[in-house]
Amino acid sequence: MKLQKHYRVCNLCEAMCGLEIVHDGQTVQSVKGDQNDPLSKGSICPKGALIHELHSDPNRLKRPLRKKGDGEWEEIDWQAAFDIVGNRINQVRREYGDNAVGLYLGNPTVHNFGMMMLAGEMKRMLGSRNSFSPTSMDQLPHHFMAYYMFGHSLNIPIPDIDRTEYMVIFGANPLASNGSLMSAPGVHGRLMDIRKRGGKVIQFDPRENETSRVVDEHHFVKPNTDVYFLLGILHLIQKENWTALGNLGNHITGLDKLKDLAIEFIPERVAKITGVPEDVLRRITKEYALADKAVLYGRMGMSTQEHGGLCHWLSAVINILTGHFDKPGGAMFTTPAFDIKRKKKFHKAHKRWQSRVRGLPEFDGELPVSAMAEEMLTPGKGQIRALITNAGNPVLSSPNGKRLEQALPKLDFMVAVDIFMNETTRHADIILPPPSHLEIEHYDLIFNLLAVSDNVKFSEPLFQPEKGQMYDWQIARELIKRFASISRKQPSKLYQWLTPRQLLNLGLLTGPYGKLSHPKRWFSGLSLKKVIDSTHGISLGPLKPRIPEVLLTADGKINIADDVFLNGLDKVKTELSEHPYQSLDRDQFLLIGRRHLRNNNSWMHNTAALMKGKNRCTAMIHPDNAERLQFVDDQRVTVSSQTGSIDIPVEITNKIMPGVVSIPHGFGHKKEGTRLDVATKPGNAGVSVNDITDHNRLDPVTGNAAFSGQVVSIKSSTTATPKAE
Ligand SMILES: Nc1nc2c(c(=O)[nH]1)N[C@H]1C(S)=C(S)[C@@H](COP(=O)(O)OP(=O)(O)OC[C@H]3O[C@@H](n4cnc5c(=O)[nH]c(N)nc54)[C@H](O)[C@@H]3O)O[C@H]1N2
Ligand SMILES: Nc1nc2c(c(=O)[nH]1)N[C@H]1C(S)=C(S)[C@@H](COP(=O)(O)OP(=O)(O)OC[C@H]3O[C@@H](n4cnc5c(=O)[nH]c(N)nc54)[C@H](O)[C@@H]3O)O[C@H]1N2
Ligand code: SF4
Ligand SMILES: [Mo]
Repeated sequence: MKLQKHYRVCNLCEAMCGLEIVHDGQTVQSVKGDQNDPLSKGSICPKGALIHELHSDPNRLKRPLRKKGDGEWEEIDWQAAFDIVGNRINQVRREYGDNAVGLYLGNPTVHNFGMMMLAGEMKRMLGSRNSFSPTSMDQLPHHFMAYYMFGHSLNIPIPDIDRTEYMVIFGANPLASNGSLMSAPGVHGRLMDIRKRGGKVIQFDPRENETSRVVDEHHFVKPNTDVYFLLGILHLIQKENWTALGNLGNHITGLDKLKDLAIEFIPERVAKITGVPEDVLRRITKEYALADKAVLYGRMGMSTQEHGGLCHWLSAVINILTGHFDKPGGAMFTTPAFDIKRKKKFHKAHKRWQSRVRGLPEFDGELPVSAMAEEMLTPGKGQIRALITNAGNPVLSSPNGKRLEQALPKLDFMVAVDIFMNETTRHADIILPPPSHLEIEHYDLIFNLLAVSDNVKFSEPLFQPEKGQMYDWQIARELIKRFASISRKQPSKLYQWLTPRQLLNLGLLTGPYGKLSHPKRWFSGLSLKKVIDSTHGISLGPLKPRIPEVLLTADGKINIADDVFLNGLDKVKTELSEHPYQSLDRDQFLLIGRRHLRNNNSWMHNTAALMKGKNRCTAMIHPDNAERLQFVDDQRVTVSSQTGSIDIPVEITNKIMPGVVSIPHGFGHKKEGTRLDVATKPGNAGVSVNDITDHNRLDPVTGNAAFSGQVVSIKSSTTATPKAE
């Protein structure tokens, strides 16, 4: 057959790389970066280049599966599957109330255009307070800061990486992750460009990671102590009077509450806790504060710790005070073509209810994922008895995943919408598999809101799904119809009648660049047709200053010092004089995570070409620690916490801070009960770090899981190493 070219956006991660796919109508010949994509300009990573292998993975599910009484699976037709799910879920709701149904929307949900359109409506029709997602083990502190300071959980300032001259990175590894809450494809080049224009990139991380290769300075910081470092920066800025608010000052309330806030955090004391030398703090604060265009940026490592909420708040406060905010080169807001938060009035989105067992507050309609298992395991009114998962694998991804693994088989009913039978979905009664990433239409509703410039692009499906197979949104629509039949709320006509594509067109037409928003610009304004006709997408320009109209707080101002943060500082102040990390034993370490370029959380380990090379599921420790404990490279060790223990090979490297151990998440694949032929091979399976992470270790301000800085002990293991095949 004749070879053709297809252009689309890769929706595997936040970077939104444009792809150029050569195919013959049935099989893919090659996948390259699309040079004409306005955002990614040809960049691509190994995952995107192998997107067709996901599509052709023989383990990928294509038809609904039902678990029979004997535990074996049988294929059933779609309508029969929907009826079973509708009946069983509604039966639980009738008998035990709406809260007896739990919902977990996993990470790829956010990358799925159709599901993003319909997820809210599904939640509304279910009416359950037990809604969960990886947000509360990831970026919740960013949403929290955005909500309290700027009035909407998606009003997240993005570092203007393409124009800044001084970038300070805390707890991120964009060279492996390709940028997060900073969609920045080709981030390697973007960071190098900062240096080429005479600027500087500084990194604080307990590990020298892939990104460290392209920065000017990398400094080790002790995990979970960034909050002290940031308070040290604030201390110096206030003391030296390096504030430069300018016009921004007219749009801020609560400035007086910041006075003397960081007075105790003198550099000497901060250095003792963080492990960063005092002179480094002093010099970098000065360089950053006085630079013309500078920005502080923090990500996962600064989010998933006990002070994640305070860290992201302080980082925004510091960017604002120094004038590195809402102006080129600083932290800026996007102006997306489809703006799901536009013109929304402020609405309360915190503490409207709490979790039944631990009393943890809701945020944005969700409860902390760390509480999900106990809500299933603890009897009583409101206990979760049925679960819906969509695109997730919380058995491997959530803190103390083992506890969840024990809870799932006890449920009355579970349905999973997923393309694989993995460690979580294997516990379902029904699995509903949507089509592959090459069979769907796509528009990034969320990541265009979080990108380093404004762009639009729409992707048509490349291949047709198997006959009868339903898209994620069609599955959602069928389920919504059934859940609505006993809902106390009326289903929305909009979501019943319009397809995601039609909803998108409406959003684009009425959006900030749309034809209907600018009648005078009818010919130049955006519509879906115009976007589709562009093939490669359309650039809408660099980030633009947006204060004050972007602010969605009740008074339309930046709320710079909400009590929710100020109250959270008490513990930090108490521990300034005596920090628990100062009295650790010889075999005790501070745990941190790790991502690799060729992994994607728990779910791309079934692609053989991505799993090539040496075992990545290792415990990295520093040579000094190894020597003291008499460990040799590749030796198996037992890493334990109060939650459990895992056996894992040690990797000795001076790229990690002494006293710290780094273990990646997403491994621990099981052969039994799953259909993952490649991921479960002995050399690939690894162990799950979330068997030792603690569901009780949370950021008290936001409820986010605190993975970083958990104290674990390491001893040599007595079990033998499994052989790779
Ligand atoms: N290849 C690949 N890309 C991905 C993913 C993937 O699994 N693989 N996952 C995607 C997802 S879901 C996300 S959320 C993003 C995450 O994107 P990033 O945040 O950029 O990626 P991480 O690798 O998690 O980087 C966290 C860094 O924080 C450091 N760290 C740990 N604890 C601390 C601490 O207490 N303080 C400081 N300062 N640093 C600390 C770690 O050493 C690590 O280098 O990546 C996305 N992109
Ligand atoms: N210890 C530790 N734990 C962590 C982290 C860490 O850094 N350290 N990181 C956390 C973070 S940031 C995240 S985001 C979570 C991720 O946690 P999860 O979202 O629970 O897990 P994933 O591994 O992303 O699982 C994604 C699932 O979605 C399926 N899938 C892929 N595409 C689609 C699709 O289009 N439709 C449907 N229906 N299914 C699809 C895949 O088959 C896979 O089963 O892990 C968290 N867990
Ligand atoms: S960086 Fe992300 S979006 Fe780009 S090709 Fe890789 S997986 Fe796809
Ligand atoms: Mo994530």
